Amino acid sequence: MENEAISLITGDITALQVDAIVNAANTSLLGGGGVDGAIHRAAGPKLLDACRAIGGCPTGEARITPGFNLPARCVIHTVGPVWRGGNHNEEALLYACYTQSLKLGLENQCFTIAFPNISTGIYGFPRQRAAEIAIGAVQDFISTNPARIKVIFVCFDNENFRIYRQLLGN
Ligand code: AR6
Repeated sequence: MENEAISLITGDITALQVDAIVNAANTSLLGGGGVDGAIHRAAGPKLLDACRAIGGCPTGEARITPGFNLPARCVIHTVGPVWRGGNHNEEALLYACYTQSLKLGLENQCFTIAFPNISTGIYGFPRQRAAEIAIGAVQDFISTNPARIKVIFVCFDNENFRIYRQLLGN
């Protein structure tokens, strides 16, 4: 499941000891369910304080905080689009989440970055299309960027894992 820069795993993103894990947040950055809830529980209450101080994040953008009690050094919070049928710029916004997260990570010396399957849970983005966009965005970023960056796609459900495995060619 690997080429040089991209790897694929299943499991809980909060357990990873990497430079940064990405959170699929909402525009308030004040926590929620899904992976966002799991990250806040594992990081502890200081994460909420740090997010509150940031004051929100528009869809398709990213913000960074420390990881606090997480094994990861940083959390990159990005806000995926809510799926509203596909004609509301959802694809471009999802692509931007990956690109902006990687850019912000590099600016903060994060070279190993783990992503959940943004927008494919509560926000309802179709999994197959979301995976194509995620992988495309990461490959585009890596191919235009000289830094030696490693991306880990962390799938929490079997269907996403199967889709990513097929797209990544193994
Ligand atoms: N580790 C890795 N992936 C996970 C974990 C985990 N611990 N828990 C869930 N996932 P979702 P969204 C997967 O719903 O669709 C929140 O309330 C999950 O299986 O977390 O972007 C926010 O505050 C799915 O594949 O995020 C927002 O309001 C993926 O993470 C809203 O949900 C994303 O599912 C964001 O919705």
